[in-house]
Amino acid sequence: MADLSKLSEAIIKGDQNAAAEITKAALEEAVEPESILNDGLIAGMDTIGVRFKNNEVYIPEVLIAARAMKMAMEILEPALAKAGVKPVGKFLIGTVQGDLHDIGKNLVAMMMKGAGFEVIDLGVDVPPEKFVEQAAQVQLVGMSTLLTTTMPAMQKTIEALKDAGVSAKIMIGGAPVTQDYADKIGANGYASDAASAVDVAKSLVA
Ligand code: B1M
Repeated sequence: MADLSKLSEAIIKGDQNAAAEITKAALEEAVEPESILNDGLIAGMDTIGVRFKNNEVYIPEVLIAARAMKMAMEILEPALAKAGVKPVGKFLIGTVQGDLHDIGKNLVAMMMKGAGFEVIDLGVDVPPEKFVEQAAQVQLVGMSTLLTTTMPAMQKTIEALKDAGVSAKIMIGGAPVTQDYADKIGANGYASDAASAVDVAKSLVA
């Protein structure tokens, strides 16, 4: 019988082969895909998120855990779709116009996937109109920036989203960004790191 705690452990260790094998075995044993997702994969990523917030693990560990999660998800996704399992929510993310940094943005996207969100990643240097084009189909829009010079692009994007009547909640993050700045430009949420981004996102779509 597949032991889903072993699947969580494989994610925490970033052991992609073990994660893939246990996922396959669990599906062959007819374990519910939703249970594989929640009790195995997401449980493992949750633990990584808590350890990351507590500075017990660092970016490389999070990246290898996310890679193991991705590998297992490729096997699990068709079964989830067949079972009609809905994502926690749809999340659109991009690095704002003028900014090419994407390491933090990618980390946030990975943690959000790890928490069960469907993620649409627009990449870097994303103009406001591109966010607006996709925002109608999501519950949450996320923006990242690393440059002080591109912080105003967040405000511009929020204005464009509001002008277009987008109802999705908006959250922002990135090294120069603060809660005060988020409040000032009318974002609904701010997070200082990728694990906290998941907590904020869950509270915004709850
Ligand atoms: Co650039 N760079 N860079 N850079 N770069 C910084 C940001 C800088 C602080 C370096 C410095 O001068 N000390 C500085 C900015 C200064 C400022 O604005 N005040 C800087 C500069 C100036 C530049 C250039 C202008 C340099 C030049 O060409 N003269 C240029 C800009 C290009 C452009 O974007 N138009 C540039 C270019 C580059 C590289 C291409 C070489 C490379 C980027 C590679 C890539 O991303 N693919 C690069 C890098 C690597 C850095 C540093 C070294 C590292 C950034 C990083 O990835 N951090 C950085 C200096 C530093 O931080 N030590 C620097 C790790 C990452 C995990 O953290 O992105 O903060 P971070 O993400 C965190 C949180 O912020 C949060 O969660 C993440 C994980 O916990 N978070 C969110 C992020 N997004 C979030 C969104 C959320 C919630 C949380 O909700 C939606």
